[in-house]
Amino acid sequence: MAPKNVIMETTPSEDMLTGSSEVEPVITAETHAQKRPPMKIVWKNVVLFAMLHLAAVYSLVLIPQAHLYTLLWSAFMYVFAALGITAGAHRLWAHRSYKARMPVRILLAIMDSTAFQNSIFEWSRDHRCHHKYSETDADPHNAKRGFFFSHMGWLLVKKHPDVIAKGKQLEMADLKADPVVRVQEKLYVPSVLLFCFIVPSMVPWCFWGESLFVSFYLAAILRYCLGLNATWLVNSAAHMWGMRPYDKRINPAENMMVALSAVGEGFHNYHHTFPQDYATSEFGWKINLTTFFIDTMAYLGQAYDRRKIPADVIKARKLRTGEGSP
Ligand code: ST9
Ligand code: ZN
Ligand code: ZN
Repeated sequence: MAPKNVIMETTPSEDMLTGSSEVEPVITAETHAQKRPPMKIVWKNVVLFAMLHLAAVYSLVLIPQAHLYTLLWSAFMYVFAALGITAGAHRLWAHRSYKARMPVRILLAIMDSTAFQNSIFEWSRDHRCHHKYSETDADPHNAKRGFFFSHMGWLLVKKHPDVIAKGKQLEMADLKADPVVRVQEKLYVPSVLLFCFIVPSMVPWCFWGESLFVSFYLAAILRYCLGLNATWLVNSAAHMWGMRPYDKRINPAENMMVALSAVGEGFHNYHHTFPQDYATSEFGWKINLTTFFIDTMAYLGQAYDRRKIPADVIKARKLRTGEGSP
């Protein structure tokens, strides 16, 4: 017997680890909105994120007076931190789409702390919720709640109780068993202070005599703020705008602007259809620096067991559920 307000129409959802299709009953967005508890704003986060964004805007005026090397260093730090999220927290730890040897795992954990987007464990748990309960109240950044909520609003309010309840049921034993994940969790605050703020600011000052003020604003603040927004665009823009060649029934879409700024994570219709694919795209290195990075690590013998969806499976899926399919 179907519970009240539950539509027995089905939506496909993919398990991020097995890739198996499940069929779950869905509740309408209207019903969800009605039974949602009132949002509780976390004012500390509102103030901190407002300050970060104001400081990032101010840092733009410092660009003309910065040393060329400082600008190049800031760009390098952007990519360094971004890969910590994409190749590390996302494709390695949240999805287990490939395996990496200890030196690469340590490097990726440092890169992840440079990005300061919560510990690997917390990031991966939220991301597993996002895939398993996509666009329901158990999805931490449920895109059905609008652009702002899925972009950054979800970090400014208490989580919906469904996120925590469903998240506690997720399988997380693999991450608990990884010593690199455990140590990063334990040392998270000092590692963020060191790798997100101190090292990026000190290098230009020590090596080419940049003012500490300028290097802090450009290589730490502006770089961090841009990295956050590029990441958040995957949850907002890439859940709204773009083509859906693999599964037209879901909102995640192929968004090339997001792929560019998120070093390869904008092929979001593909990624939600085939979450176990280490490349998160059908097209290899095209607008996908992260896949190039993982392949380079594999070439050096430091990454292995890269999981890839066969071309004939992709083609069959496109014909069955992609845009243009019956
Ligand atoms: C940031 C993260 O920006 C961005 C992630 C984006 C993900 C994007 C994914 C897209 C695909 C990949 C593309 C990558 C592209 C990268 C491009 C790079 C250029 N399950 O959290 P609390 C428990 S972070 C199970 O306080 P509240 C929790 O353990 C920015 N349990 O919830 C705790 O339990 P206990 C920097 C869960 O109070 C309890 O619940 N960080 C789950 O509602 C309370 O946890 C910040 O700004 C779960 N899923 O507060 C920090 N979740 O008590 C922001 C929680 O037993 N966060 N639990 O310990 C916060 O301040 C708070 O979390 C909050 C919610 C205010 C948002
Ligand atoms: Zn994912
Ligand atoms: Zn998504």
